[in-house]
Amino acid sequence: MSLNRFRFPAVLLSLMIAIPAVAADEDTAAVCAEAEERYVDMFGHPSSQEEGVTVVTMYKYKFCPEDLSVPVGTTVRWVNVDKRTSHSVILKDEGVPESDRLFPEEAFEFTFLTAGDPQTYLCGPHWETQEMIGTVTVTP
Ligand SMILES: [Cu+2]
Repeated sequence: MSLNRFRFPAVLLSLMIAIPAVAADEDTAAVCAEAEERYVDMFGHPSSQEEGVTVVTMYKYKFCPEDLSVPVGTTVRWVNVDKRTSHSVILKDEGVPESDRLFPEEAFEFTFLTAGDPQTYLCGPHWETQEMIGTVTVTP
C-alpha cells in the first residue's frame, strides 16, 4: 500500500519528462515538412532534386534537417524558405565568416573538404533566443 503510493508519482514524473521531448520532435517534423512544401512552391521541385548540392532549408527558426550527414566534398546549400524572417549560417568549426543575412528565397553554400566529428553550426540572429542550431557530420 505505501509502496504503491510512492511508485505512482515516479511514473507520472517520468511521463512529464518524456512528453515535452516527443512534442519537440513532432514539432520539428511538422515544421520541416512545411518547409519542404514551401521549397517546392518556390523552386518547382523537391529540395532533394537539386543537382550537385545537398539542401538544408531554414524555416521557423529551424534547420531542416537539423542533423545532416554528408560525404566529404559535398556542397551544402542553405536556403531560406521563410516568409519574412532572415537567417544566417555560422560554421564556427570551419573558421569561415558568418554568411550574409539570407532573406526569403536566398541561399548560402559551403563545400565541406574535411571529414570529422559532428559539428554544430548556428543561425547568427536566432541561435541564442530560438535555439536555431544544426549539426553536420562530414564522413570520409
Ligand atoms: Cu535564423
